[in-house]
Amino acid sequence: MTEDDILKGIEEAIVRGDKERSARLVEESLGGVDPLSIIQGGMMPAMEKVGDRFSCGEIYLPEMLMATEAWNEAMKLLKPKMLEAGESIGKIGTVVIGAVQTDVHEIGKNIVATLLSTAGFEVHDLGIDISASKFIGKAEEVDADIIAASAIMTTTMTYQRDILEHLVAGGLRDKYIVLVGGGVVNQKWADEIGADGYGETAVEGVRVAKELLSRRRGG
Ligand code: B12
Repeated sequence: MTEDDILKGIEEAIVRGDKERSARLVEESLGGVDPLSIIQGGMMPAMEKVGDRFSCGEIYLPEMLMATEAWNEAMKLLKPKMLEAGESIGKIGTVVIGAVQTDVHEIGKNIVATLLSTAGFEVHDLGIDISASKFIGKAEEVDADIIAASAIMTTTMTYQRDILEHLVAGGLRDKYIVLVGGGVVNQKWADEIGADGYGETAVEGVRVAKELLSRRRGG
């Protein structure tokens, strides 16, 4: 089987919500294919497909949940491999991350959190449905450098703005780098709400996080 066949197989298994198959295929491919390529080349296209089918009414919430389960089974195998790869790097900064208030989508946020860890960041993942005050409270508690907020829906992205407004109101705006991302978010939105950075993908988010931190430290 070529790498392409393997990735297509993983994509299909996730679209069908077949968690046994998605886990087995990922396990089999781990020797030869890099974990990030599996995520980007097989798993993310699957979620795109699932989203498209949901949009046009071909599938409903239960199928989206089954695809999520199949995704999670695959991630259970991939995450330790990815973290292993980053273990040798010393701590370069601290990030508080979460999905914004009322948003329960966590798959993308989890990838960003994992990749930040592999890049050497200490990551405090607050989970989903996180209010602005919780983001800021945790950032204060752990003396974070970066607050990273994920929003996947048009109805939840405004809560990213909430974080910035709370920071300004608390006199803390300059203390933290605020990074935003997630399905519907773009650079224009990030500029509009006054975020410091935006990442279209998790990889891009990590690059931007490192760049902003190094700039802040005068590097
Ligand atoms: C899986 C899924 C679910 C699962 C989530 C399970 C979970 N544990 O996460 C479940 C079934 C629970 C769900 C529920 C709902 N969902 Co939903 N869901 C999806 C789906 C199919 C995939 C999302 C996903 O995981 N994508 C894969 C990841 C890897 O991509 P990503 O999240 O964009 O993340 C990448 C980047 O954006 C970036 N990134 C993400 N976060 C961050 C943060 C930072 C700081 C940075 C730098 C980068 C970054 O990095 C990631 C990797 O590169 C999408 C369709 C789609 N195309 O996105 C719909 C989708 C997001 N859902 C949608 C909807 C409408 C809903 C519901 C309202 C449905 C309902 N009727 O109840 C509920 C809402 C629940 C809520 N309150 O949040 C709509 C949103 C429409 C919109 N534009 O607002 C979508 C787009 C489907 C559609 N086409 O209609 N959903």
